[in-house]
Amino acid sequence: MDDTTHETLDAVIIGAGFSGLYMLQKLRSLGLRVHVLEAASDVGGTWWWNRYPGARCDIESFDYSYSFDADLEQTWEWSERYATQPEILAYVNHVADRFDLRRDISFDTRMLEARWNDETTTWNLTTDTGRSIDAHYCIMAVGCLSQANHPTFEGMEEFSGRTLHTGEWPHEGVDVTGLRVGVIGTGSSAIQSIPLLAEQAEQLTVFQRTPAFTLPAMNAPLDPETVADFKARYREHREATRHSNGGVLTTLAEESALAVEAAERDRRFEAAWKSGTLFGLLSSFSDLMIDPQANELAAQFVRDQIVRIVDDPVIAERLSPHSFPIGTKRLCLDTGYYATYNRPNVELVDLRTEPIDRFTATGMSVGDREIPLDVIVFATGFDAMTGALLAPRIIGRDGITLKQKWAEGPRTYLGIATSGFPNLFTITGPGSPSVLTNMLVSIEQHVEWTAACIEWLEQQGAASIEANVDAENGWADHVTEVAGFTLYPTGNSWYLGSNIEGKPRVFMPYIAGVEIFRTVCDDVAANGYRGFTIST
Ligand code: N01
Repeated sequence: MDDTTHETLDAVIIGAGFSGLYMLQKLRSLGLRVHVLEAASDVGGTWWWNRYPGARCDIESFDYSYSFDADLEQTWEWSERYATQPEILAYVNHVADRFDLRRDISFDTRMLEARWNDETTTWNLTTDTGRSIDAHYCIMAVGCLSQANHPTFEGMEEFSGRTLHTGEWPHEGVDVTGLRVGVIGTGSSAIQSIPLLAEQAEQLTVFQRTPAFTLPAMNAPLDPETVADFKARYREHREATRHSNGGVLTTLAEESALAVEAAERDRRFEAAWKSGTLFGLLSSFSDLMIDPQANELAAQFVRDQIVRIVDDPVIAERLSPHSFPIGTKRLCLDTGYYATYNRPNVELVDLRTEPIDRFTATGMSVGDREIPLDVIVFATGFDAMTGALLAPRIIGRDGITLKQKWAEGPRTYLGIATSGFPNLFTITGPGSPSVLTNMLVSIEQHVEWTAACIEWLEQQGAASIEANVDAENGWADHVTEVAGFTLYPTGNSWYLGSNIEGKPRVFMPYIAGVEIFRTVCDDVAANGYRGFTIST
């Protein structure tokens, strides 16, 4: 598309990550005129932006990939159990080439505003490149963890060194050899990058506000026999994951952690620890995410491992989480994280006892001392699930913005639609399982449901589809209610918006899992899109 023209399309998709690319492929196959707007310079979404050292997936490669094309999964060769960011980006590029997707994508183009026109039943979108596009459908495929969280500290502008955010890592890479590096944060991004930064930097100082629970990834190269064996049963495996709870094959044990002997409990925890999977530990008993006492047993098991790995008992205790049930803040998978604190060039600062006072020209002032730094890495995460949806101005029916509508927290029907915003679809939006599952399985489910819905609307000659307020309220209450049966809402997590100052506290993901959610969505569709109003 030409930057100066006004264009009319059937559908516009925002984002060229995993969800946007598949959405493009699906809508194209329906014969629609569809175009993608992408702020980055190429495909990949989160994997285009997050290039910090050590960035890799913590869902296994075979599962963290598209399932919609049987040939694609046979053709592509993963080299490691857990793929690195460059390998995942190479895969996304391969998919874009294979399906010739780039010809319908505008890169370096950020959508600034989308305004609903009730008369024409179209969305008018404007971009930072001066484009104006009218489209019947607008699909937000902007990702759940794509709006970086940039906390501010006094004196930041005085710091003469370099500041970086893990989620906006420079593409040319950063050489920290011989430099004094500070990392703020100890979530997944920090836990992956700290071991590698420590190997390169002269001195690494980690500024920890809340210690995280992390398990060893047990990553390893994939051998040809494993790959051949997996590929032989790939279809069957995909079908099973589509109907699983978390989008990966993990079985939740039937017994309570409180109902077995200590030796048996330890044996299971140990096996889960050695399995190197994200979901294994918390699935090893039925009640770890429900019963605080059971949960504490798993938490203590991990704390015991920290004491075992970290030489200095003071540092081990500093690294040991006590302030939230294990799993209520997202678990991490790491390679050598705890052992990194045995290195002589690594220091862990506990911000609870030595808070950051301010940045200075040459480093950071914490507690009553100054720490000299050349580079400060913000591993401070994201304004999750709603940040990227609320970044552009989305103006629905009656001039109400999405920001206004969600002032008290996001409200959606099935995570995909919100009343007052007809023909707007939010892939893996708040109220869908998304971040509690293998994202790829959830993305495919939401994309396929949306494509089928749009196909049906086109067949009906419908002008618009809009979630009903009642259905939306019922869904929002249901999402909150089921989360309330678990310990999840008790952790101060980004699932709840707790990491962003002033953000309403709403438990955003739907906890019941992929299979239940799929059944609900399919049932809604089978009943003439129950809970939606279709206008002709
Ligand atoms: O972000 P986070 P992330 N002062 O929010 C701290 C996915 N992901 O980028 O806990 C001091 O987890 C904050 O402290 P606290 C994955 O879903 C996946 O690491 O709020 N500290 C926390 O320690 C993950 O969960 C992969 O007290 C401040 C850290 O910064 C999600 O992305 C890899 C602070 C932020 O941790 C986000 O992970 C990477 C402040 N003002 C990410 N503000 C894989 O697939 C924040 N913090 C492997």
